Formats: sequence, C-alpha cells, structure tokens
Amino acid sequence: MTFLTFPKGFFWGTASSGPQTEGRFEGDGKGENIWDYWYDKEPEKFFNHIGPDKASYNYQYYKEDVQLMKATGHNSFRTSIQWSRLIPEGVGAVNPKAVDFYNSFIDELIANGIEPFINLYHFDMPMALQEKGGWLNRETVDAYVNFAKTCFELFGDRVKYWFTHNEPIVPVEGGYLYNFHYPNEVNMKHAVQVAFYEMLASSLAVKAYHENQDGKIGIILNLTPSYPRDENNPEDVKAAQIADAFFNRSFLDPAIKGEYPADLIALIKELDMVPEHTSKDLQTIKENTIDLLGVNYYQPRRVKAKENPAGKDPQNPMPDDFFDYYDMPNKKMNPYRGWEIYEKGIYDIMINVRDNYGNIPCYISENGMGVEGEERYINANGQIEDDYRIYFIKDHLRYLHQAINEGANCLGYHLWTCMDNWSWCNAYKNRYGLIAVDLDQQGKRTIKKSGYFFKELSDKNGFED
Ligand code: BGP
Repeated sequence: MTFLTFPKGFFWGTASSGPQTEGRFEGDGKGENIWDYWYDKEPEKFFNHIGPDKASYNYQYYKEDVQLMKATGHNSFRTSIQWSRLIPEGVGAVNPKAVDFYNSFIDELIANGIEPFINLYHFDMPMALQEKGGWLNRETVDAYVNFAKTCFELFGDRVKYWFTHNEPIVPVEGGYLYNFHYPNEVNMKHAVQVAFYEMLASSLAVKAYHENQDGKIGIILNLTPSYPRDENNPEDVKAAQIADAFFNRSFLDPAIKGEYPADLIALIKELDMVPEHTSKDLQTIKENTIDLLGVNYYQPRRVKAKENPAGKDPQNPMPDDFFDYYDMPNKKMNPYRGWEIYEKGIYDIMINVRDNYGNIPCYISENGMGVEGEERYINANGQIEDDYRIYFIKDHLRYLHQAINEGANCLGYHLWTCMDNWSWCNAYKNRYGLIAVDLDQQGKRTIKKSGYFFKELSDKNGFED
C-alpha cells in the first residue's frame, strides 16, 4: 500500500452548471433559453419528459447544498451563471433577483471555505438571441461580451476563477452537426462559424477580464484524446490527427497559443468553409490567451482510416468524412452512458498539455460516471453504496498523480457532479452525483457512499492505494 498525496492546496470539489441545477420558479424573473424553448416544443425528446424547469432545486436549496458540499469535502466548486437568468433577453436589463441569488450563493460558498469557480456559458443560449441566429450571428459575440463584463463587475470582487465556456465544441456538435441540441441543424459550414464566434467571444471576454480584474480566467474543454486503431498504420494515424484537429485542437490551440493549427486551417480551406472574420479578430485571439485550462475528461476517441471514402456526400460534408470511428474490441464501457472508460487518457492529456502547451496551469474540471438505476444500491440506512464510483475516481486519480509526479501542472480535480442533476436530453436517466436527489420528494438530498469517500480524500489530500 502506498499513500498517493496530491500537491499542497490541491482543489477538490465538483462541477455543475446553472441550467442543470437551478430550475425555474414562478416569479424568479428568468428569461427563456434554448432548453426551455425546446422542451416546451418537444418534451418527448427529453428522458421521461423531464425538462429544465425541474432541475435539482438549487435555486431554493443553495444554503443546504453548500452545507452538503462541506460535508463531502469541497474546497472548491464550479457552477455557471445562467445568461438568461441574469439578463433575460440576452442583452439589456439585468434581473435583480438573479443578482441577489448569485450574490448570496457566492457569499455562502466563500463563508464556508469553498472557492467559487464560475463559468459563463454552459450550452444555454438565451432564446431572444437564438431567434436572431445565436452563435451564427456576430451580434451574439457582442452580447456575450457585455454579459461577461456584467458578471465581472457584479461578482469579480469575490470570484477569482472564471471560465468563458464549458465545452464549446458541444454546441457545435449538438446544434450544427449531430442533432442533439437545439437548433438541431446539420450544416458543417454553420458549425465552423459557430465555433469561430464562440472562440472570438472567449478571447474578447479574456481581454475584458484582464483589463479590469485580478483573478484568473480560462476555458473548459472536453479533451477526448484521439487514438489511432494501429499506431503503425500511417493512414490510421492521419485519421486520428484529423479528428484531434476538429474536436480538440480547434479550441485548445487558439485558447492557449492564440492561433489555429495549420492542419485545421488547411482542411477548412479545402472544404471552402473559412468562417466570416476580420484580421482584427485573429489579432484579438492572438493577444488574449487564457491563464488556466479546465480539462473535462470522460472518454477517448478511437479512430481508424476511412474505409469507404466514396460514401461522402459532397453536398453535405461532415468532419467524419475524414475518419471512421473504431470500435475497439474488449474496451471497458460505462454501459449506461455508452462511453468507454479509459483511465490512462487523463495521463495522456496532462502530458500533452505539459509538452505541447507550455505546461499551462490546468485542472481536471470534470470527470465522472453516470449510472442508471442507482436505487438498487440503497442499503438499509438509505444510503446508495456506489463503490463503482469510488473505484472510477481512484482509477483516474492514480494516473493523474503519476502525471503530476512527472511534472504536469495540474491544480485540482473536480468530479461531475455534486448532486444528481438534469443532464440535457438524458434528464435524470444517469446519476453522477456524490449526493442523491429524490425527485419524488421535492429533491430530497442524501449523501452517497462516494460522498464520504470524497470527504476523506479531500481531508487527507490523497488516498491509500
Ligand atoms: C459534460 C457536460 C455536462 C454534463 C456531463 C455528463 O459534457 O459539461 O454538462 O452533462 O458531460 O454528460 P451527460 O449529461 O451527457 O451524461
């Protein structure tokens, strides 16, 4: 047995987001976002027809929730400010009830020794802006920068860790390529424009932050390492590099290096999909890079060379015209979410950031395991015995520890998530929390076995392996 100790001051905690936890309440002044709108229109698209109005009641229970965070060892916690709660129409008037709510929540966290990490955009476009094109419209970039500045002015005296986006590639994939987020378009040219405007918005927010504030600002990216089927097959390797360019380096490079990768630029030119931009925009991206990188890690991407290139539809190009997914035999799976579990991926990401991105300060901003039907693990005391989650965490932390020992500049580990929350179209299908939420009992909370494990992990700043 060895004890794996993490660096002094390591951030232990969890991540969540406003739209997945807060809920909507009569008289709260929140405006409509794409999730509220889509759910009203097509509730059948959401697991068990549960929509964003029925998130985990954090808007009401935040004080109790902060106590539960303390009880589960949090010294830090990430959530997002819902744009449509703070500024209901996306631009214009600020909702005073939202200001009160976020102020009290932030104060409560700090009073309990929990460092707030605040993200600005977690897939939640205000509907008034989506009606005008959302991220396809340059006006949204200006509106976002105004929202970001408003947040910095209102909360920047106390919040010292800010993030411009969570997983900006997801609105691109979900909304404009693979049809799992509103507006459900399949249009790669639009996808590229959306990605560019999200990135530009991020850089402009970084600029605004650095002009007036003294904390750190970064971006949170879901990095899915691309592994070729056969490392000795150059065609597989090339296919994996292309997937990496589209889905990882498309944000990683401009966010940290201030430039898009040359191979991605060449591909986008070949596709004749260069987004609308000015040379000043590129200068803005160049000059306003992040201070801190958040890494969400769930699964790798296994890739092989395209088997049937003739199958391409020239009218409707897609990123996966350039590679095929490889279904590796005997991989370890989370069957509920359908994602591969590959713990070493966390190490590979850290080493990549160390070697190719100047070893910028980073932290694991999400990692976790969603499981369906956890009620079957409830013991006689009413506690969910989620040993699988404890193993999952330890198995990843072991590799993270190794990367840190080898020089990775990793400052913390946040699990997804604190308490079971609303997961977009999956609603409450898969539960990720350290704390169970009973929707049939007005969101009653019960700490799971993993919650007690996490407390000990944080108190001891490591674990016996
Ligand atoms: C990440 C998102 C989170 C969260 C998590 C779990 O991609 O940042 O918002 O939802 O994944 O995934 P899912 O909810 O799809 O199961």
